Amino acid sequence: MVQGCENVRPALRRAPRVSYRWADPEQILQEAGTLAVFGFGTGAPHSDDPRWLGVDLESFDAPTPLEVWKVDGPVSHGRLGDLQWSSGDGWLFAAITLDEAVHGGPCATAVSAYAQLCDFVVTRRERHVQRIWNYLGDINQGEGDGERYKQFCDGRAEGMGNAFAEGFPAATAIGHHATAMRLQVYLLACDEPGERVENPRQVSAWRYPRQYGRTPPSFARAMALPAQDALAISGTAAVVGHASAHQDDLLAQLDETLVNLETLLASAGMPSGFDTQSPLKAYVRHPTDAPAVHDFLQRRLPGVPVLLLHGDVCRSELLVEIDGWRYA
Ligand code: 3EB
Repeated sequence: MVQGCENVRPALRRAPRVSYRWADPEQILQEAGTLAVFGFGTGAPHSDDPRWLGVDLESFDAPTPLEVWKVDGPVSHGRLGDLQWSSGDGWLFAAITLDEAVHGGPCATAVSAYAQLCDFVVTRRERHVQRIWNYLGDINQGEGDGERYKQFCDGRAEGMGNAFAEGFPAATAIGHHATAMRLQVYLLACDEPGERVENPRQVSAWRYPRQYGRTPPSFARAMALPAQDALAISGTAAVVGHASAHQDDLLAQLDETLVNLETLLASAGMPSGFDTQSPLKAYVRHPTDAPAVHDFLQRRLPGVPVLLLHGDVCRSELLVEIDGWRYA
């Protein structure tokens, strides 16, 4: 039966397609539907296009691919203060890169980054933030509540205010090794809300006990995008309950991480396993571990596109973290 007009809702937005490609960024930026293009490390090319972001993480893969986000239909873009953004087909990419030397440390810089991003997003039709990435330098430097990651968490919570009162987006927070102390935050938002997904094996991050800092990390374990055609998976590591598992054991941490990823898929009602369409990133703390991580993932996730990056997990005992996408 055809319903009355008052019940007709716009079609849910098809998820952006995320892929890794070895190509010239200018060529990709000229293609129809390019929402964002990411390069990795100091060797990445440069572009002034607001859809281009050079991420401060080095890749272990040579040659290093670009990450490309595609939507259906025309894309517009611009800059606003420190922000760069693009939008198309109901999707919004927004990014900010701030120098800590200007803003005064990880907390104040996070306050500014989140305040600017949240102030911008509320002015947009695409105001439902689905997924956020955070990259900051020396993430594990400092002790106890003074650790730079914990200062970042304090500032992030303050900067976002009550923008995510209804629930946090999925997220990643990773430490980089670039010489400039830059905080990079970028996000994907939509004009339709997604659905947050938690991992029953893990305490939700925003309920972590006090030992992990004054301000619990504000993120959901995953986000099912509006049309339920893709799952955006947050940074996932060997955390069971709220505790880090398998200290100093890389392969056991990887095993545990895969169990957490599978549990997230099940929790989202998705079939198990990853495939050639579902790109992942693995953040590896010690460059000497990169070959072992590569071999493990080749063996356990054959054919899955994985970008191997040098990045520090926000808990110093964790050696590896994986995030990415799973398409339905
Ligand atoms: C964890 O499970 C690992 O602070 O945004 C993973 C994903 C982690 C996102 C964040 C932190 C964040 O607690 C750490």
